[in-house]
Amino acid sequence: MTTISERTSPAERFQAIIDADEKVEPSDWMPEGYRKTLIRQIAQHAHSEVIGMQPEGNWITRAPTLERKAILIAKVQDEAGHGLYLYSAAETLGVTRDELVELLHTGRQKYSSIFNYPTLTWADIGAIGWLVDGAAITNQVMLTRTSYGPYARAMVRICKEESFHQRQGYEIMLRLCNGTPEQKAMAQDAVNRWWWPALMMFGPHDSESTHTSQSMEWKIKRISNDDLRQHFVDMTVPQAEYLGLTLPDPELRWNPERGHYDFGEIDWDEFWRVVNGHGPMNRDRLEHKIRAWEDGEWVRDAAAAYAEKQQARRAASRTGG
Ligand code: FAQ
Repeated sequence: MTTISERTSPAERFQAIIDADEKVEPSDWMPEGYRKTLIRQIAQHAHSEVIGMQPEGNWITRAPTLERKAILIAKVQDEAGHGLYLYSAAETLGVTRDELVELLHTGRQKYSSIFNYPTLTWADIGAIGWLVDGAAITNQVMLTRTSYGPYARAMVRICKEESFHQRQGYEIMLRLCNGTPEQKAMAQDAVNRWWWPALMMFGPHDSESTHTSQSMEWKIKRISNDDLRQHFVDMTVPQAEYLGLTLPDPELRWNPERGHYDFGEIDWDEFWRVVNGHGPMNRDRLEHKIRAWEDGEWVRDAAAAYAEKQQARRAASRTGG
């Protein structure tokens, strides 16, 4: 019996790793398309985490209590950390973080459509945690089993944190729903605005998805966009019922034959408008991101100069100089 490492052709070795459900590592040969797909997806994911700090960051100064403020700061910081793990995972594929940031800033790489909607009330912070982090975990648990090792390992830690985020969002909603009629109405209004954008996070229908079939063959994606979306709907409807909130979809109903909830059609014109840069907040989000990058230049320069100095000191102490 031959083992994977004894096979001669790099392409065969790659396929054998995929077939055996093992992980492809940075030093392994991989098809150029596999590498490019991963860079695209991981970078889009990293950019989403970083841009995703803005809608919630908007409420840090206005959180209703000190405790809520501390929790929100920690959550937003977690998203920055996720961005960092993901940029590091992408760098193992031979691209630099600076290159990826440049691609984002010049609009040549995307980030998730969901972060182009405004956060109008405190209830939006609950709705984001519950629905947006809920949708993110649904997608990302699958990615802990993705075929590329560094991406899969980054996702394990990210998922643990996202699941805490989801619970804190649900808890905000629960408090609002058990509060005054005005608070409950605020929670309902937030769900009315975030439900459809959350469903859009899973991407176009499988039949319209450019990358799904190849990505599933390579086991980058393990479950299709539509199947993940269905899973999210099935999981979330009972949670909404427990909160006493209505989901804004008149076609939403349990289908006993399918064993799933049926739901209405997403407004795909809106989805593509937002993906292509014309959502309510696209311009603000990118401008803010670029400004923060430019304002932070001196910090990056100082950190790089410090690292260089430390390295020189270590080298000097090794040579006794
Ligand atoms: N928004 O062929 P597919 C988070 C693009 S993290 C914008 O189906 P694919 C945490 C897609 O890129 C949220 N663009 O693509 C958090 C492609 O365009 P391209 C981000 C979208 O890659 C919570 C085209 O449409 N999560 O929320 C979207 O196979 C709270 C055709 O689509 C990830 O990135 C969209 N929604 O499947 C942070 C997870 N959907 O590149 C802060 C990793 C599709 O050819 C606060 N990514 N497009 O020009 C994935 O799993 C996949 O990339 C999908 C899309 C499922 C998003």
